[in-house]
Amino acid sequence: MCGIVGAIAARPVAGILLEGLRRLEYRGYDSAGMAVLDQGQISRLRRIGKVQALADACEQQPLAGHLGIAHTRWATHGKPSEQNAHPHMSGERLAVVHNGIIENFEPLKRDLQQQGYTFTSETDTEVVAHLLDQELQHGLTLVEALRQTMTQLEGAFALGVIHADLPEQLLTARKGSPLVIGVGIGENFIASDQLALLPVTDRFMFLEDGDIAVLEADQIRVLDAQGQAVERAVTTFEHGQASAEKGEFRHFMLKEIYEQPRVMQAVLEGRVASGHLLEQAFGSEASAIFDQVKQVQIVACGTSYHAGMVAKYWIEELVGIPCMVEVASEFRYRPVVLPEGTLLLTLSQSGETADSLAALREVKDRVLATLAICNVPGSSLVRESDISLMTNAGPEIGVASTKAFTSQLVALMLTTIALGRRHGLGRDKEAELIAALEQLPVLLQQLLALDGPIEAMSAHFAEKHHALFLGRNVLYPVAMEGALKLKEISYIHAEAYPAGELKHGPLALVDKDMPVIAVAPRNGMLDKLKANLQEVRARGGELFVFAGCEESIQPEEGVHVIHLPAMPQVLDPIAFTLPLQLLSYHVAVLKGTDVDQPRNLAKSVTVE
Ligand code: HGA
Repeated sequence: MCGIVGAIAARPVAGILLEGLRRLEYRGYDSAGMAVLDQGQISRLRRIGKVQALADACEQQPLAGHLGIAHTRWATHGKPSEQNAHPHMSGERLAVVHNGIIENFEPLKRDLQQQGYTFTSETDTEVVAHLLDQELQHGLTLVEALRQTMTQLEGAFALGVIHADLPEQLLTARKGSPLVIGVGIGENFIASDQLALLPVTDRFMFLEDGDIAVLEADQIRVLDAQGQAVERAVTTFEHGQASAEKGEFRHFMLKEIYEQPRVMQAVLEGRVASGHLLEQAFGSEASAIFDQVKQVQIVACGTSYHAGMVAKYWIEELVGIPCMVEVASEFRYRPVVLPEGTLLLTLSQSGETADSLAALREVKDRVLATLAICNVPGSSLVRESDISLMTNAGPEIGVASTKAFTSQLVALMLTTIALGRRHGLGRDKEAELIAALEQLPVLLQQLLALDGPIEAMSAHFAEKHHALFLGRNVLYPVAMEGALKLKEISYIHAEAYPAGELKHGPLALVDKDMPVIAVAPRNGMLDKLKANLQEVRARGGELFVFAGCEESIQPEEGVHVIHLPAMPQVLDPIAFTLPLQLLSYHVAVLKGTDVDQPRNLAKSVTVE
């Protein structure tokens, strides 16, 4: 997704802006631009393609000036082109950069056109520039105009604004999209994330939703959503927090497990607003594609395959259309039947997984459209798919995937909602699902508090050679993911079964040396699952149960229970994953394996 950088300083800012944009390149983008105020005039440069193309243009036509805004764009409204690249201007004296989606831009645009505003781009963003100008014409100050404009905007946005008459001010505002203020000495900055500004400051101020900030070189004023002056705390960036460093954590895997509350926020940011999905976040062609989808074919490998299996339960239950899931290495080599109206959905952390890419290339001409859910913008899978949704989980270093999986699940629920809208999923249900997703950061934080009891539980596994994971319904793929984690990093042989299958074979394996791990949320399958667990106890098997409900399952001899906090049922697959990640992690640490780089495995499987 795109990025914003802005600066007000005593020194020229163009170099700072370019460096900031380079540091945001990892987010993916299709064009870049900047506007700098120099001697009372705003000069703007925009280029399609890489930030380097913009830097080259700056060499040819240097932009001096102490106030500027810059942007990398990932198109949601209007194709990638120089005309559509940001900043957007109203007249010659006002420039705006925008991250996000203005959902009601069409009626706003019609009104503005009727009042004589000419649009030079296809973007939703340009309405913001003209609305600001309109308010200025009504005699408001720029801050008042920004406040007034925000009341008219629906959707999610982060904005940077400059005006030629205000050479001392950089304005910014956010609602639902990320934006941070960098606090310098005699200079101040804005950016979509802290990494963009680390060359110029390590002190940051985070804005709340609905805030407006006025940055001058030596002061920052913040107004909250009600227009009241407020103080927002300034925090110092700890370099240990940088994604590519372990910081206080012993392993990347543990750090990445602990990052999940924040990642849940990142995957939702800019994708939901006021209880509904902003489906343009999938790309400008997404709505037209979703309208025509009759079934979904998911193709993925490893952990991503398990995420796909969860999505099958969601799509068939909440959308009511068929959803098939298959591992890419099988799918690519067989004559698959793809009925008319099939959306091919590929899932991959890296976007370079060879089998998934080959599967995509094999069938892309035979499906309605292709959607990639991926953590790496600009990866092959994303480039070669019609539409995409980034999981925004940040770099994942541990080979065993953790935060990439849970963020894929959130992205898949957003996909389910987009499809569900066309198949009778009402607005109330959509609002309920989104309200549930918004609880994830807090819920996962609570789940991390179970780390101690889970570490204690892990001691039971260190001497074992096998383990059986059980789940039912949408928790069956979670059990599979739990088993995969355990085998990947602790080298304990682990299998997962839908609990109802136990009596059809695997029960023969159960004895005191075969620990059985069960995920038992409070859902309609709980009583059936409990009956299956009795089958295990009756054969002397030791049970380790992650239970969603205090009353339902109690510890007793041979039955170890960890209770999870209450949560909306739709979150079960995401929430129950985290304790299983911690269990595998602690077992592996006890066994002394190489947790982050388990033997024989690679992070990004770019070979067949
Ligand atoms: N909707 C705007 C900004 C897009 C964006 O935030 N991309 O990540 C546009 O299409 O230009």
